[in-house]
Amino acid sequence: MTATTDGSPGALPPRATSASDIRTEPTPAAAGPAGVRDAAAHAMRRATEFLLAAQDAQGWWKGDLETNVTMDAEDLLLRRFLGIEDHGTTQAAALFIRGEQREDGTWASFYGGPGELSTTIEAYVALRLAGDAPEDPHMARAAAWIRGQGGIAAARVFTRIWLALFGWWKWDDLPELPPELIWFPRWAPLNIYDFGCWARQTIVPLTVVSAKRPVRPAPFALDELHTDPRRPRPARPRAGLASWDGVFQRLDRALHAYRRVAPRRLRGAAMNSAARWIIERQENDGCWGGIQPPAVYSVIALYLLGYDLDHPVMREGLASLDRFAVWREDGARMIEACQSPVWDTCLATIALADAGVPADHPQLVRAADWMLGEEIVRPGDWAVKRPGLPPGGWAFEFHNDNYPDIDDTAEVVLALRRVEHHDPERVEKAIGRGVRWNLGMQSRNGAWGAFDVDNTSPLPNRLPFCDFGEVIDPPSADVTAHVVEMLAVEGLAHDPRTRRGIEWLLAEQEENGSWFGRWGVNYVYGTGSVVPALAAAGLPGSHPAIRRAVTWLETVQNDDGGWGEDLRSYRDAAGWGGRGVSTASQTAWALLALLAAGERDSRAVERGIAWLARTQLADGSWDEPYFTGTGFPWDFSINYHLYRQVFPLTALGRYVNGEPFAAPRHSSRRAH
Ligand code: R04
Repeated sequence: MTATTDGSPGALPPRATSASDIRTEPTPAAAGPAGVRDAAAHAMRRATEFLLAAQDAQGWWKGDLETNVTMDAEDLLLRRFLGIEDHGTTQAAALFIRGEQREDGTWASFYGGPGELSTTIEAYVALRLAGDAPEDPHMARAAAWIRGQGGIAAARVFTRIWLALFGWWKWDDLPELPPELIWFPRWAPLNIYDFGCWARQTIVPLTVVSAKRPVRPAPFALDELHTDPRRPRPARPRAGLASWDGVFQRLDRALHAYRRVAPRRLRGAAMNSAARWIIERQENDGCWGGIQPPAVYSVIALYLLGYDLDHPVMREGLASLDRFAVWREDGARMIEACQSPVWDTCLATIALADAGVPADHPQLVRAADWMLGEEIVRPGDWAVKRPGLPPGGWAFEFHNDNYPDIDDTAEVVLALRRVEHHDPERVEKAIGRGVRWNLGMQSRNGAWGAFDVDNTSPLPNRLPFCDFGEVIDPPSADVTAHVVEMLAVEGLAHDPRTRRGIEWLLAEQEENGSWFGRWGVNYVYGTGSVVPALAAAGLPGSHPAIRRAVTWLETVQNDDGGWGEDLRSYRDAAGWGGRGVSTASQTAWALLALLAAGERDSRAVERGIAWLARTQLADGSWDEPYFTGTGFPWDFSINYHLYRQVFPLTALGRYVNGEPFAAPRHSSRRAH
């Protein structure tokens, strides 16, 4: 998009032509409410053009989903393990990995974050596979830093599993997770349905891999990554007998002992059950769960169980892995952990509608058509807890029929409501099924998790094996807010199920007036999700909970008028909650809350809107190097490349055009 479609600019702030041209001091021409309103309208039009131009011909939007280089490193390790690496792919991945290294030799798990040991080890090993020499300055710097952090012995379990596959670590020095787990009945502690769906899909294949303990010949030694290569595994401190850690340490020792006596036939049968479970869950594009890690581990597990690379399951699995690759202009190849077309499409549809794009605009209709085609009409793993519930949700990805999620379903329904489709009956039926499915997925406490009902067992996170991040899916404020907002828009604000969600949200508010953000960073995301939901449900802006949220947002607003929140807030809420460099998406989230709270004419909103208008680039987009999406709080972070566009556009649209559902649109209550 260029600035030629902008119309007459009048007294508008000068346009930034590149990131370095962005002005950070207030723009005089935009000062005062009238100037800001003009600037907002102008920015909104340019952002609209940019977003409209970014739609795929099929009707969807998809921004890159950027995470960290463990994705790329593990992809290379997998190829090496299977003997299918090729020079071009390896070098393109290495180019990307090298480009992500920082001055101090480390790799982080998010932009601007601290060096992360496991990420740095995996990146280093991948570069060695690609031919980089330990003497190269960038490699020597990395290795020295790794040793200073305790070396391989201090890395997470998954990293050491990858190294064990090549004999760089001993299998016996890893926690056990037996394949017999697949047989644990639903009522047993630690059965696979006690894990969040992402952990379940990752762990089931890994039980097979760690039972098989395969070792490929190491192509080189890795002594430089041990603090003392002669003693690779220093003794670990023993946890107290009575503590949870002590209990799980003893459980792990018992499992190591069990491994030596486990009947071979029983083991074999358990692994076959795991294989069947995995194969039943392969998606029709060959992947697993739409996310990269389960696909990688499933391919290895099945290979170890005797599936040849030309078996259809394997061929399609390997082909699906290639689709996680994004090729950049410089020839670098980045692996996405996941692809976000459904999520990006519903958010883009909402943003464009907020910006005043007509509800029957062909591009919105195409988006609605595409979303309608993505509805999942068969049961998935969620049905283990809700066997009688009819299907009718949406997943986040192109292919993930087994795991529709509550968040996407709520937002897709909100998006479909904003489009005037030529087949309203079809839309109405799809919405009805989505609403019913979400209502059926409410947890016992009245709130909603992302993928499952009552997925709250504390035990999975205690397993020594599970040190890679969150492994359960308890209800969260952000998902619950999206559902409440959707139910309110559907005329169900007074339904007792919605009321329980609202009560839960009110009880969940932090002392300082904010809400925790499970799937976005962090309190700004939580608060930016909850306040619009409470407002949609009819709570007045004067409600004490909303007042406290407004006050909190005002106190954390940056001097430049924007909002930002560093990922360190997940570790240190007191120090970093609501604090960080201003970003487009986080500024937009704060504005969505303030606008919903009735603060449109406040100074805080004016300054936030001015920040958005001032930092917009010449092409109508925004720059956002900071990661504002959350996979697992602190442990796995996401930069959604479309967040910088859709959320600012929604905020600008609501500032210019008012709240989308300010006047009751639906006179009659629908029955669900
Ligand atoms: C933003 C809300 C929508 N929805 C959450 C979807 C997030 C999409 O991105 C990811 C999801 C993932 N899951 N599991 C992993 C993952 C990565 C994503 C995952 C990551 C590392 C390992 C295993 C799994 F980028 Br190891 C669900 C609510």
